[in-house]
Amino acid sequence: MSSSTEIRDVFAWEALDSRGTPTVAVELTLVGGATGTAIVPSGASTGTHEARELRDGDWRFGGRGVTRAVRNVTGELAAAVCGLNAEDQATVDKAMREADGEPDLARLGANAVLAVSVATARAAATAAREPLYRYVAQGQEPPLLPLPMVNIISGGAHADRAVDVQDFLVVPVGATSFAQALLMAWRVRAATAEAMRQAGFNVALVADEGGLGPALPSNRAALEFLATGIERAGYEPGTDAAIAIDVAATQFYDPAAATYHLAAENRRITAAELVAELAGWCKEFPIVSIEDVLAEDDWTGWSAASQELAGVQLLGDDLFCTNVARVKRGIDGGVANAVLVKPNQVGTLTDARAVVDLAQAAGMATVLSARSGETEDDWLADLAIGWRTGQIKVGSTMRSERTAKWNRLLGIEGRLGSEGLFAATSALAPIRL
Ligand code: 2PG
Ligand code: MG
Repeated sequence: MSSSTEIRDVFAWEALDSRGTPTVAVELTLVGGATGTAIVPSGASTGTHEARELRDGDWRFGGRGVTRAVRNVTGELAAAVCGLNAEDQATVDKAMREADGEPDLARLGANAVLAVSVATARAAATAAREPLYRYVAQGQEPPLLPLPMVNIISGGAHADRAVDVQDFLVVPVGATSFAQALLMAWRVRAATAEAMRQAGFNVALVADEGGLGPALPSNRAALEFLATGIERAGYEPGTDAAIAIDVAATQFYDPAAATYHLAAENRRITAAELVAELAGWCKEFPIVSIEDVLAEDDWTGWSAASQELAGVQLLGDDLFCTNVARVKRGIDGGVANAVLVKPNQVGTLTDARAVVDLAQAAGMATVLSARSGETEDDWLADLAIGWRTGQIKVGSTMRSERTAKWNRLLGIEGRLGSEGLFAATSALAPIRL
């Protein structure tokens, strides 16, 4: 007799993400009738070492259709996972990896695999009559509400390269709850928008993640507007609200010339010069976290940057690509002190969780992150709490694909009451105990 948590059926369809680009949606049904759905996100500033999405490459949706990935879900992946116990996530994920056969999941598509992986956890949680965040915590730890870093100004691939640095974010370091952190971010965004409007910039249009994205004269101008926004919102810079940036340097690295090309400022600089510039910004602005300071494979430059910028959280996104081997290399080489975790960079929940565990065991901070192409699905919020990542990055305080995650976190925090712990600044690296 089959168990009620065995996977019985996997259905998939082509849905659209927040950029209007096709993505994979899955509904998975267990023998006992419990179901789990999942829609997966997609990045724009993707790293070379990410797992591979499968796209159709034909006339539909400018080649971005995912009908082949959808067919792989209902075909080969369904064949691999039907009959397996959904409560055994590791076995389900392993079966999909074996069915694909490629380390980067390029054959069946990481978009197809991740959708099944998340839907499996959802269905198992439903069968266990538990919310997803409790189910993925496996009963071991009390739920931890993450400290958010919230996008206020966008550049790079998310705002038509208005400035070169991709994200200017606020970190509400003085908040004592998640709800308060979000309110603080809202106020900083409003005050920053007002300052920009007064300076004659267009703030009516928002970037891919809901941030402000006017064509500013320089990266420094963006920092100045954000610092002004923090002060005008009535916050003490660095004490109440601090700044994080995602340089996303891979995006403007020119390998042929081995330089970083700040196109918006018409400058070409070396890795050392870029790091020196970042160090200067850290002296002038209340910056607590810098992501992707240098290009994804510049381990030597990253190593030097880790010395130069030792006082702040140095967060590896393209550098680590949610990949255990790359995070191990970072740990061994003392490169970076925090890991950005994006489940779709690796393709399965089991592998993403392994990265969180490895990083935390080595004393690194972890930031769970959405992608610039997101959906209304909110599973990321539950993972942040259940996996106790301590920090989360979802985008700005507007656009429904962003607020879906914030709203889920707000609801869980409200329901948990005093049982829910807020990570606050203890989540930031370098960890100050
Ligand atoms: C990043 C993410 C999210 P994308 O670089 O950190 O902001 O962007 O999903 O485009 O890779
Ligand atoms: Mg990034």
